[in-house]
Amino acid sequence: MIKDHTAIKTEQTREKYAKDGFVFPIEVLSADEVRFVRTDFEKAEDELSDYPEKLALFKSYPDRLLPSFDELIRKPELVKAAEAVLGPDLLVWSAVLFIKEPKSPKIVSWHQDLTYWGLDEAEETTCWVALSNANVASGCMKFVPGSHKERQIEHVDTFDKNNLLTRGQEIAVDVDENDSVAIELREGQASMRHGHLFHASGPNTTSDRRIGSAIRYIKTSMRQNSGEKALVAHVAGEDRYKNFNVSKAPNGRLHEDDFALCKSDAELKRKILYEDAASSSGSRY
Ligand SMILES: O=C(O)CCC(=O)C(=O)O
Repeated sequence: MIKDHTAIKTEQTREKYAKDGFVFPIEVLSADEVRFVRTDFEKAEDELSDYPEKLALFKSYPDRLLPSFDELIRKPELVKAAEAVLGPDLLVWSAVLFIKEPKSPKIVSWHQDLTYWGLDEAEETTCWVALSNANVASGCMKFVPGSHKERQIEHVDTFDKNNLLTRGQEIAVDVDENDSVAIELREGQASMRHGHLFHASGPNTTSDRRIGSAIRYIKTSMRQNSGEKALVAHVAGEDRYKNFNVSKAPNGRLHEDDFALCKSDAELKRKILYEDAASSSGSRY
């Protein structure tokens, strides 16, 4: 009998993900493709350098503002991986960029993703795509295998200026670094992790930027607890629930109408992310 290698791979992904809460590396972009996506993105950053509000929106919504990123979130290698753990009907809730400039002290504290997103279930997975090499020296992520089984645990806000997270949130119990695994990725590779997995990352000590896009895939059945319809992209299967505001492909490169759409979604998300927080002065959505 001929073995169905795709089915075997899907089953292996599912098993490993259920046990550890993550899988890596997933090969997503060739060397040429990653160069194209990074160049396109850095050109857009240059074009927006005199428009700080637009630049901030762009870093939170690259997939709604650049056709090359809209293509990235739909890459079959990513969608197939997400389908293996979430099933066939998928939306993308965010593709936010995490950038650490060369020799940057910026870090990400130990946290779980789903803590402040106001979503009703945990039917989410993040595919983090490396657009530059992510290794220990450049501040790659660290994961604690199996920690997703703890489900949602309490976090405290630090609002530390060197923390890239919205509220500088961190898990309210000590995490033993010795229990963690460094998730080193070559540019063009991705990791995929459960929304309850403990993860963090250190500073960038190298002379290149460390750039990653955290693509949040959710099942179409999810909803915001507030009942509001956050902006999403529909990337696979059917959306029978209509719980979100499904955006069409970007109107073009850095198009004004798309900025307006992102601005209104950023206001909605800011309200959700900072609900009950002592401050809303974090630099990211
Ligand atoms: O890019 C990083 O170092 C951390 C990313 C992260 O925490 C996230 O995707 O939620």
